[in-house]
Amino acid sequence: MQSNTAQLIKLTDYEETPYVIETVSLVFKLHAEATEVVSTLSLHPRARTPAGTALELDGDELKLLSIKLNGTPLEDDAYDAAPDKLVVHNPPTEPFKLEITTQINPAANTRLMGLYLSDGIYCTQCEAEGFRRITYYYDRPDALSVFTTRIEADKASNPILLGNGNPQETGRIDGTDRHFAVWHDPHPKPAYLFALVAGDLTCISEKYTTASGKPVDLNIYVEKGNEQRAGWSMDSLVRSMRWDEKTFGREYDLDVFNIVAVSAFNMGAMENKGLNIFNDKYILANSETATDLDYEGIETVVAHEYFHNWTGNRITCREWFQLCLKEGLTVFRDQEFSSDERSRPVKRIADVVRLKSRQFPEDQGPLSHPVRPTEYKEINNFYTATVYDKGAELVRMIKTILGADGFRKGMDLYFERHDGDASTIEDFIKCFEEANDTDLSHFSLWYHQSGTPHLKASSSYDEAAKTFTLELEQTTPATPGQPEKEPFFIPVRFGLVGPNGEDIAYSKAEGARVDGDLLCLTERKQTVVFHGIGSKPVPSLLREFSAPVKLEAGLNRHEQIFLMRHDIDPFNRWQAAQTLMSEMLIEMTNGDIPAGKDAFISALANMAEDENLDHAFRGFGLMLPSEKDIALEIGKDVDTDAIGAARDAFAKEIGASLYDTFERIYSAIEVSETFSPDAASAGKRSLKLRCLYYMAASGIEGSAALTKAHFDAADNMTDRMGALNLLVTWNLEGAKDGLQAFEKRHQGTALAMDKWLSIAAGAPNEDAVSTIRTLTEHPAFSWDIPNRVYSLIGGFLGSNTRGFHKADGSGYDYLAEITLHLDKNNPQVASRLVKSFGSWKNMNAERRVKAKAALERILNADQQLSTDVKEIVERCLD
Ligand code: 0A1
Ligand code: ZN
Repeated sequence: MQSNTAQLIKLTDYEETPYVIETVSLVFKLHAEATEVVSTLSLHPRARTPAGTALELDGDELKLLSIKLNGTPLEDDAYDAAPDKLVVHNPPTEPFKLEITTQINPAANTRLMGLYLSDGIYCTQCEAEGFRRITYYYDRPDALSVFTTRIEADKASNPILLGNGNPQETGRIDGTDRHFAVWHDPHPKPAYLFALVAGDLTCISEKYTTASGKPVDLNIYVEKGNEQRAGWSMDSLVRSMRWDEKTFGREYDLDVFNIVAVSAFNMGAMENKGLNIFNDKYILANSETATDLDYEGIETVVAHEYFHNWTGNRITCREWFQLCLKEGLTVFRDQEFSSDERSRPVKRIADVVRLKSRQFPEDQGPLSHPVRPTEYKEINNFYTATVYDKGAELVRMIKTILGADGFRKGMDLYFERHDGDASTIEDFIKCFEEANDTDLSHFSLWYHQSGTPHLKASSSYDEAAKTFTLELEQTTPATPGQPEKEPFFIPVRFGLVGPNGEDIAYSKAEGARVDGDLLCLTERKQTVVFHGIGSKPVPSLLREFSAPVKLEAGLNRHEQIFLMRHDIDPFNRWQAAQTLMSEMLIEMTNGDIPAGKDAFISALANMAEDENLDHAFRGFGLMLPSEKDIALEIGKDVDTDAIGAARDAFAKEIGASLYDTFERIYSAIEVSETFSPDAASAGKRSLKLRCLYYMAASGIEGSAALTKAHFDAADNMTDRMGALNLLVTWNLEGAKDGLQAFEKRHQGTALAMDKWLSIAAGAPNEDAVSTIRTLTEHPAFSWDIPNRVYSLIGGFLGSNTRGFHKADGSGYDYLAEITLHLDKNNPQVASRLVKSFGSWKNMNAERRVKAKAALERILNADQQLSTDVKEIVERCLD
């Protein structure tokens, strides 16, 4: 074993840079294996910098070719250069120029950070610390500078040369087959927003005029042949730009906005100034290759990256601890955009499902951390559901507390005051406080205290006094580094639902700050008394999921079913159904027969058939909590086989009892013949597939044939993939044929084959690991392309709960093996996958022993572990 002693970075150690880089001029001489980068920096020391302070710039695997100060080569003893650092001793006390020439190898860059080649296209990824793999620099978000980039490359193989900002000159390089392009970005920015692209690409274009009349050229670049699949992305971009003008008063600020889709990309996409680079999964779509979920994902990610232009780029982060400042806020903005473009309640449910399935597990395990962490070893490990999704919930709570107008006032002040800054969460909060003349100091605890609070409610009704009393108690379990917790400020949207299903108005409320339908909790335990309540209500708490907490509503089954049928808040109708399913599934896992099951199943049928609800909502209403959700809810000594068996049995029972209902709904829904990805059509497809899910589960004669017929008749990817998934999940006749037919139809289309890989990986199977191993040999799979790995391995870890947590430890052993394999080439991908160990402590003893041994095997392996993987494994074992 070799040791890797990564430094712990602490928020309290933050200091400004001693020198300021005013401008950066970069020249890239692109060659696959030996690209030369000439960087000319204009620098000056800060007023408080003592003379003689060394200039220390970041590097990562760099080779220095030359260094000049004010045009003269530096003497050997005037600097020290290592692959990860450049130190210039005794720089001038006056402004000076430093010219640094480095050589890098894009073809050998398997980490996909810095400058690399994706399918013959040169592209960059610099967030968080990739720029230091290009040249020596202050690679930190508070070092803002004005960038000019000249790109030189072979013209035939790289006809397109793109950089940040606005295009300047282009031309041929005399006497060669090469050409160049110069780009200038007038907006000072940190290095993580730098980007360049060079390759043989084609684009679709559109002209956009901003609200104030400024013309902007929009281009989406893709590999040749894919241009017909970029239309939805362009449509999403234009709608995002309009929405940001209308909703936040934010306009675009350059002459061009370019997007490039590449196939090798670690994450979803990147908001580089004026030149967003995307994982092609979030750009390319047509009905043949993309599902409704893909279309929705594209709309969201295109909007997200575009919105970063203001929340992230114009106002960036002071250091990486402030990541949620740009990410939580931008996720909130993209969620609001989708809510406005689609159905708000359905979008809210989808976002909460995501939060509960990704962030709640993170917050309840060894990887729990605050939305604004205070220390890290590897920043790449902090692009988490907590920073992004819980971060968005915190912004949403600010809006809930202040109201829409107060929220907008705070945002306006934030944009006005901090444009051009590298800011902090404290700056952000202060804008809402000042714009609304309010104090958010207690609320701010949400940024610093990790863990998911539990909110326990109980209530009583006094008929004589006409009062309804609500007792609310909050507790937050200990999380790593935070054994004791303070009570949070929790905004609880609520209603008191009367016997006729309408909310009862109260005359007075005592015991907490209550304003209309919003109750704000500030203490560990609070008793709220509502007066003037004429009949016993059922409390509907946490409407719209007004705070990211785990609610124990204190309602009996009868009351939950009542809310499921009558609550005026659609979110809580859905939540009531989920709570009931979850409770019943846990009882079934324990071998019990749940009380009230039949009444629940009949309420489920009514919800599914309710024509007043939109199709997508009805589809969500029918959704069973996943095996992972149930495991999390059980929380300790989990036996994943028992959960899987209970869930299968419940689906089968619901399917058998409501077969006729599902068949009726299924046959009645007509989807227009020409495919459209709009929300209404997608909702119809999703409800049909959800009905088919239960019918397929029922085992009733004819259901397998119906599922196969759905697959055979499918004229779009949503239906084809949905039906295939059911054939495989329920192991129905036709599954094998379906898999073959899908493969034959889509071989050669990587993004479509990713779906095939993920279906196969998620299928319950006695020997899941062998199946996955075999699939890694399939031509559609590659260890080098993150999308392939996320589909196959991620599909196994994320959806095949029984396979991954198999009691013999084979799933854990396999994850250890592939973590070590992937870590050699791409630590970020390895680290993302190894996070699946985050739930190991919740498992039963038999599984825990195996998981721990696998984690220890990673740590003790005879290879140098990346900081990324090592940090996650150590935190898991802690
Ligand atoms: N800022 C991007 C996320 C992102 C982060 C790191 C990356 O490379 C390792 C790439 C993208 C976003 O929020 O969309
Ligand atoms: Zn983002």
